[in-house]
Amino acid sequence: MFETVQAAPVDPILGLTDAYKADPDPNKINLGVGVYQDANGVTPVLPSVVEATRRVVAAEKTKSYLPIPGSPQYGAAVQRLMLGAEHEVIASGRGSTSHTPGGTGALRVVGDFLKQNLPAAKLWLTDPTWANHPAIFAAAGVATDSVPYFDSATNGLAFDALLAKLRTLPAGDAVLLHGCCHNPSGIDPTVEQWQQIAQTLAERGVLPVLDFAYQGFGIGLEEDAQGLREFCQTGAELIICSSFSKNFGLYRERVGAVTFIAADADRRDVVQSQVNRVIRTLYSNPPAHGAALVQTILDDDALATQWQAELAEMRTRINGMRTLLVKKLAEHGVPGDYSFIEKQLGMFSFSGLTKQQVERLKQEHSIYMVGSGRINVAGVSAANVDRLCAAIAAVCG
Ligand code: PLP
Ligand code: TYF
Repeated sequence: MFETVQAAPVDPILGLTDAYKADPDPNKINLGVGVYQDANGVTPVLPSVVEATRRVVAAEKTKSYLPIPGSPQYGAAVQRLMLGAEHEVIASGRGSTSHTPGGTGALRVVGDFLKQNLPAAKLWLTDPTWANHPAIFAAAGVATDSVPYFDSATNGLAFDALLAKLRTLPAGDAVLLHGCCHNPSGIDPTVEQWQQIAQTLAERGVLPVLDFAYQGFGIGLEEDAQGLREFCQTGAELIICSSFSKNFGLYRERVGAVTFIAADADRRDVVQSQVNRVIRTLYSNPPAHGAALVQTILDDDALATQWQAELAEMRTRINGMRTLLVKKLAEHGVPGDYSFIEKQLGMFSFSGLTKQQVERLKQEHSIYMVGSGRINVAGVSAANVDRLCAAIAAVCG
């Protein structure tokens, strides 16, 4: 049977990790996959997560199934973190949150939901976007297309072109935007620009879908949610996909959520009945452990405060590496103005390096980054920055 099966192409991001691991060079540098690393190149288990694990294991009484949308307490904690405890969406009960296996699981639930319930809707993605976005929605059978987003001439947001395109979208379509820390560009709209985007989509009857995978990695937990909250005006409908892989360091536990915000609480129940149907055929109900950790942390004031400090430490380290990188690129004589690296938000930087330069960095210097020139800034450290910048100078010369 299997002799007719063709090998799948190597995943452009995950394939890099395999190539990096196989490289015998002791000075190799991994700037590929979007996983946080500390100054020693370690992806740590956060101390708040260690404490939450202890509590969850001690309190656990059963391994019986969770409800299809997961624990309601987890859903409530997720909504408070995204929206703020006093938000109208929470008071009116028109938002409904399901615990999903990671942000990827949330996106796939959205894909199947759109295909089954809004089959005419096309989903518009930013150009560029996370490489897995088009693949996830193609797997669900959802048609996708793209809107302008990144302007390589200014290393900034192509805001006018984006807004002009959004103004042409037909009612009933959907747009997938990154709530903060856009992957791969690191460029987010300002609050004023978010307001205009939200208003434009509302006027046109286009459904906003927000992918929110990096809350707290940009400026702060509250600041990073500001754009998303612009879409949550009274009565407005939207979908939010959350991931807690990065901000809780829970990558392999697969903790995410999908939140459908409907016009009112009655609509919410109808929509959730369809979300439940989607989940039932995808994975039936979610894996409990990781969400229990997030819920335990968010529901305990002291643990939540500790976690916020640990998150701030990750964010501060990345921002420090942005500053160091800009300084060292200049010191090593790399031509051009790289100050834009300091303005980008989140884990990634779109370096502007060409495909050829990225390839030479890999072949000649054992430095690994995505072909688009995307750098995981968390992979930079005081120990490797000089070697990195000398190599970039060599391939840019
Ligand atoms: N969305 C974006 C933009 C991402 O960068 C990622 C992970 O890198 C995800 C979603 C999904 O994250 P996970 O499924 O690991 O929670
Ligand atoms: O680096 C990125 O953009 C992501 C990271 O199961 C990632 O692709 C890696 C594995 C995974 C989900 C996300």
